Amino acid sequence: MYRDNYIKALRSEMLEMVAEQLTPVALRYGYSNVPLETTIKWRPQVLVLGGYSSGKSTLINDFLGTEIQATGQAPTDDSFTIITYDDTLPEDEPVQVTESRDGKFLLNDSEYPFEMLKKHGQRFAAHFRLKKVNSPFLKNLAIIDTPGMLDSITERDRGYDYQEVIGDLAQIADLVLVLFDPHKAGTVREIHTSLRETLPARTFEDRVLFVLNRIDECASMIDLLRVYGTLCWNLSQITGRKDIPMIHLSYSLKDNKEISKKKEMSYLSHLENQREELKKAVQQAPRYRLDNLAAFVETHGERLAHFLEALISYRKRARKFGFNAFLIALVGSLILGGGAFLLALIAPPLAGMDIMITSLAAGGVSLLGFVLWATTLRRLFYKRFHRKALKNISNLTSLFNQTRKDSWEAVRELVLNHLRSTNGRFSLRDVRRDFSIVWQVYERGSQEIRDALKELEGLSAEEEEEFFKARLNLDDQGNPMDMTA
Ligand SMILES: Nc1nc2c(ncn2[C@@H]2O[C@H](COP(=O)(O)OP(=O)(O)OP(=O)(O)O)[C@@H](O)[C@H]2O)c(=O)[nH]1
Ligand SMILES: [Mg+2]
Repeated sequence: MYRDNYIKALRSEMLEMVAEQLTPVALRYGYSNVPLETTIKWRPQVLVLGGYSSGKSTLINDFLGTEIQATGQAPTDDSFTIITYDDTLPEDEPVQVTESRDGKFLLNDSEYPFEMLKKHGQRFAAHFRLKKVNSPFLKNLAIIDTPGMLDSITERDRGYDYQEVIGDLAQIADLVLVLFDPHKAGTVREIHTSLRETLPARTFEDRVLFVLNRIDECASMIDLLRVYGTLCWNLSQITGRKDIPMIHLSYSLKDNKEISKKKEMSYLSHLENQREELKKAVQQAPRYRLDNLAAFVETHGERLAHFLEALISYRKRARKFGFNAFLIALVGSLILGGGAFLLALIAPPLAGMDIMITSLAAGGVSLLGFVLWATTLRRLFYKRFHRKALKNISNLTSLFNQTRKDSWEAVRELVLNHLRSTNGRFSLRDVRRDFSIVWQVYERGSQEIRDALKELEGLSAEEEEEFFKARLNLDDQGNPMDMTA
């Protein structure tokens, strides 16, 4: 319980930091149209993906402790279902669906993080729903059941882009389970592509669990090994990597009698059903959420900082350009004045004029030259400078490693748009102030959370309780201490 509370406290601290420090900057410069925390403020989420009939809904029902999702051999369910907790019923009530909401509601309610899925249109909205269930399993997380992936030809008939939808959902999910079954161990490409394209590379490995499900259906150990091999081969082909991700082996315990009979007789007795392990991993979703929050702060902090850095670099260059141009104009108009003076001294109609008048006239010419510069030429020169800067926009930053290149790729267009819309005229002081806010969050915010996570990992069970009490300011009985006393 303390652990849950501590993790919750850390989470809200991080959210506050994003909402109060990163979001105002992100909104001010059009980095995002909605507050950054929109997608991360809701509960931790676990996304379940896989081919049709791979056993997604059965697995979810196993976790929840009753039949909440429809299951069946043919493609059964063509909807995305968010399954979340309802604590309004007394604890001893049987597990059941207590409330259902349709897609339209879900996509328009800002309490939920799904507003960004609106872009997928009416057809998608009709296949999106929420169920509230009083299962204790859902106390700290929500599960998303998805329609099974079909072959790519049939995918086109859905009326919305399935791959993009799962990509968007994967982005907000803290843990993604990808299920395969022995009959279709070859259909991994589409899912993997969506995940690869949307998840930040550094969190991919931590966030995705591969599961070979329904292994009780393999005819023999050899059959299972063959299927396992096929899956590994396919995964390595797609990931382009030699190291194969861990694949969890699992089967449903629903039909206990039949399976235990089967198990006694077959290869299953040599294998551990990793169902429980999966269940434990899923219940770790709140912890994964902290990792994701840290990664979220790092990614957006890095990008925003890079964006502002480019603006600062532009302003500095503009200032330098302005200063140099001013010097040139000053020298130019002095030379012009000097030239006029000399001309007045030697040119026949003017020669012999009073030296005082000549000087005044030359001064006037010089001043005129400067005014001409200030009113028209300066603007022309500045326009040229601006155009050149936009054309070679990447000169505003140094791309010394891949991370810098990636973050620049993400903000380049934004820098261009900002410079275009403001014509390069904005206050350097304001941008510097915003930069230091963002930089602080980037440097310290995510570090704090990573340190807290490391500390958590190193604790034994006994140490944990003391640790949480101290962190949560609780006394020995677990009651909040009065901090003002
Ligand atoms: N033998 C066996 N059958 C399973 C297992 N898991 C699920 N099934 C059966 O496989 C069929 C499909 O399971 P579902 O849970 O509906 O699969 P799904 O992935 O949700 O399918 P769609 O929603 O249609 O994509 C059902 O008839 C289940 O009873 C398992 O581990 N072993
Ligand atoms: Mg299903």
